[in-house]
Amino acid sequence: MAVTLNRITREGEYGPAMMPVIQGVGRAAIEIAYLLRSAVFRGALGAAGVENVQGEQQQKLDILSDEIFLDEMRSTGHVCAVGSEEQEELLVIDEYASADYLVLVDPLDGSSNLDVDGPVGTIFSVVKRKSPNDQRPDVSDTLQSGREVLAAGYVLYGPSTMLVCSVGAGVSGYTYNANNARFEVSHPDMSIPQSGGYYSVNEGNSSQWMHGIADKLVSVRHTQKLGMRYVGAMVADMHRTILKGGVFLYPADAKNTNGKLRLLYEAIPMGFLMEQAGGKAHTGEQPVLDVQPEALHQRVPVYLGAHASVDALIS
Ligand code: P6P
Repeated sequence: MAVTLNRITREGEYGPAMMPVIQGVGRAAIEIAYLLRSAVFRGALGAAGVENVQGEQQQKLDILSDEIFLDEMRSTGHVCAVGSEEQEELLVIDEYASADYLVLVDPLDGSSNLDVDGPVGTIFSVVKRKSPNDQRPDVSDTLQSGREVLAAGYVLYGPSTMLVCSVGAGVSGYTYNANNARFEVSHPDMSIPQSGGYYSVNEGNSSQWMHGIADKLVSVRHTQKLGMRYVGAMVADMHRTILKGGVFLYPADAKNTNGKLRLLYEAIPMGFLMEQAGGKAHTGEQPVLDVQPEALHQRVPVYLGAHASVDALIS
């Protein structure tokens, strides 16, 4: 009998409570995967002609994926609000404004890969509200460090559709089985190799990096015998790093002085997963999960990977 997402209900303290939310993520993933595969025939590729709060050109699929994700979070009945990369403000789900949980999401990470048929993903984390249930949730409910995260994960839309997640009791990967119309466990107990693998970074920015990162990287890739891979979608680069070892990094640079990646819906969920997979997640100044968020779309530098690789870059 195949093991499905229901396995999560037996994982750790928060598995049972997180199950409905993660099942909602699974439903959204199936809908988004279908949308991606049929987009070219529906005129859904390309830019939407508007900029998001990040100052980035929104792709039509960014907007459609965001709508799908919000609808599925609403249908769980357990989510009171969603903070999305694609929405400037926190989206309160009015019908469930008294529910316990908030979800932070990058609904379609790496969407610049879409026009070249490259891998993209969805990244999410779940926190429990701090405000009383009889109050309307607000953005302060989202400003919690990664140590408060109850669940986090990503969906990778590649040759297969994978959902990788953790409720604080290790990391497991589930692959969508179209024959049974469900996710089935394919990568139980994912753990990052502590040697070998790849370094993964946009070296096009290396002339603008600070803190001697370029020189450290030359040394690390030589002494630790790391190959180089960079997909340009955090989900794909992180997935390979957890499976094969090494380090993914997006340092601060002269253009992005606080780094490019967003703390609440990219760095924290990925940092949570990396620590749960036995790796290290750091900003160069502190562990990612110790950062106290101050704004919904705040950015941070990230160094995520095997301890030896991260330590060599941040020391
Ligand atoms: P660059 C995608 O836009 C993203 O947010 C991450 O998925 C990815 O790791 C990074 O930005 C890529 O940025 O500057 O290398 O294109």
